[in-house]
Amino acid sequence: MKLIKLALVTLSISFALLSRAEDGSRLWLRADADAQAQVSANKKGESIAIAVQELQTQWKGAPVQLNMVGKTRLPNPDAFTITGDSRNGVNISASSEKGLLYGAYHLLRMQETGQLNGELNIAESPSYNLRILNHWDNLDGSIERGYAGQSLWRWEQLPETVSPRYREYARANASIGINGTVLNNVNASPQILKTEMLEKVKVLAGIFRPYGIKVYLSVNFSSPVILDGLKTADPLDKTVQQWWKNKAAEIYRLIPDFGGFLVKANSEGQPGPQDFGRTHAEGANTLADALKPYGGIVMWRAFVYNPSGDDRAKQAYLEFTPLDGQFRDNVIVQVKNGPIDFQPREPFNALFGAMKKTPLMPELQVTQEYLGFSNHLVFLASMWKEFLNSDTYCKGEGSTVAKVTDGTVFPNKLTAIAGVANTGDNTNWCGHHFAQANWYAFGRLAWKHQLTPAEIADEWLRLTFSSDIALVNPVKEMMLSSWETTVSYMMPLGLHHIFAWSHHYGPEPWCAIPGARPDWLPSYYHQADNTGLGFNRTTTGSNAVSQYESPLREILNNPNTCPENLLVWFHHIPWNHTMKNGRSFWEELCYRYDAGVQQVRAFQKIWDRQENRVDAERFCHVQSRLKIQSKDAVWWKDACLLYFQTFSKRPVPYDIERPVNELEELKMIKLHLK
Ligand code: GCV
Repeated sequence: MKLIKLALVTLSISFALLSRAEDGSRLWLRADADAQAQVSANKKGESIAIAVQELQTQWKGAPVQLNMVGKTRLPNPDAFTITGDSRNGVNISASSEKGLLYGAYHLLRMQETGQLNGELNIAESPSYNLRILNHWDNLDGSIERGYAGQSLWRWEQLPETVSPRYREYARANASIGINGTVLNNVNASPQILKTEMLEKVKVLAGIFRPYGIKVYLSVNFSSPVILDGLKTADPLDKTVQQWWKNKAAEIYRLIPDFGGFLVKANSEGQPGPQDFGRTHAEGANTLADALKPYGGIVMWRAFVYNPSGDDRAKQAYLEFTPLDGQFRDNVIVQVKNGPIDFQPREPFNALFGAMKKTPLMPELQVTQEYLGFSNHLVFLASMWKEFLNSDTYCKGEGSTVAKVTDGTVFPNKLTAIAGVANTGDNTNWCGHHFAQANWYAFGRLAWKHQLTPAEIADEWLRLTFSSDIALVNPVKEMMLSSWETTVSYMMPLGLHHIFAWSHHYGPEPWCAIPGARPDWLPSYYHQADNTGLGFNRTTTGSNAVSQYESPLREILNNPNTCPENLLVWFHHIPWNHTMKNGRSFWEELCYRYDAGVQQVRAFQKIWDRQENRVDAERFCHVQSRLKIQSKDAVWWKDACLLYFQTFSKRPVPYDIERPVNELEELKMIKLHLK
């Protein structure tokens, strides 16, 4: 009898464990839902109901009162205050339902991260009014640059069948303040605007709405021609303008709070206003006029470059600065953080600060197209903070990118930030468990760009793994150094775009495809020759430095003052150039690559020590990804050093790890990735 009982107990324990599989699906929302908190609200509403339910089931403190207050007290609808005492009674106030929901998630986060110690006196208002994920999801379910499976959106099943993941997605976003989602790829299929697709979009919008999330769509500029056979898509043509107006009316009949359009035009083969001799502003304004009556906006991307044009790093600036002041007030220009394309490290795009009469929104890439896909552990908050803290000097010292985009330097009503999503239908959402931290970090920084990477990593680890400081401290250090580490083993000292052709995983600095666009080849960027390495963007070269304000342009123009981590971005540096630490440039390059390899190995040790603090499932998953990262780091180091050595003709310093690969063998590697 005893034995049977024991067997039953064991069985039920294992069922309990099974039902709690640590597969990462719960993201950072892992609080037990077994509380029975007293929660009341002075108003009813769908979002308030969610806030009440979240608190009732997870809040372990004193009764909570949700108060809807007037706009005069809290003008930003997303802002909230939390006052009172976690042991005697808590008040969350906001001027909108969304604000109350954000307040509820904030309070729960404080509880789960151990930040409650009695009195509460919190006032939060977001840095950016629009905090938007961009999904590069295609209508066939594939995701451009997606490394976590297929699209979350099951278009073929919608509108009838609704996946439970839609709500989970909305909840995760709301919990970190994300309030917008662009559902489809910027390389947009015109089909997204067909009525039957809009009916499907309507269902998603309905699920996301109570979570405070608006839906936006990427649109193809040729839609009027492709969908309805118009003779032209010329934005100044009256029939084209009417077509967009009719389409907007149709969308808003279905989705009254539709957010607006995101547009990639005249870029990488996409159609646009220039096809008809019109400017980006004329194109954007036609769409903006159609959306204006309903409160919609246009996010017009500045990611443009042309093979026959000037230095690629200069082109967006050259095309867009002459248009400053010509955009309607419901247009915001969306600019990637750097002037090339989400490279491991870039200087900020000189458009930030240069467009003084046009609101700009930063576009960050959460998905790791150029950072090891979902195989490498890279915590991107560090990179985004470096970018946001970069000083543009556009209105004197301290005009950081953050301040020129959040409404501080230029009083824009429209403030926004976008992140290219890393989600897919993988059980753990992002492929790598630690890639979830980047989704989390994007939301947290969009809400409050003053947060430090350390604060964000700390929160995320406590929410996702454990609050045990024996885990939090070392793993946080690993996260905080992971971006710099990756830069070291991939592209140190300002190297950029030396990736393998097309899929961007792994090194191919030698890549030469006959007939290929020169600006899609690594040699365009690294310019290695017997004298040295790097792209001369100084006054004696492409003069990209002149797009930056003084004194930054002078700082960048001089190899002795240019930050060493951007040295070969701006300069062609002789192999024997003396670095600040006294080493030659060639030696420093070797040491940086080697340091990257050693650091990933150190990450493996840090992680392995966590074996008893992390559930087996996630532990093993991360452990095996770190093995890949470690091997890839060696691959990067050997490929780049052996290849650049054919130009430098100098020895790899004898105290660093010797190459374990042959250059000719590395050149034979051809990965068949998308
Ligand atoms: C969506 C890079 C990527 C493309 C992407 C493009 C863009 O070129 O490799 O996949 O296309 O950027 O941002 O539009």
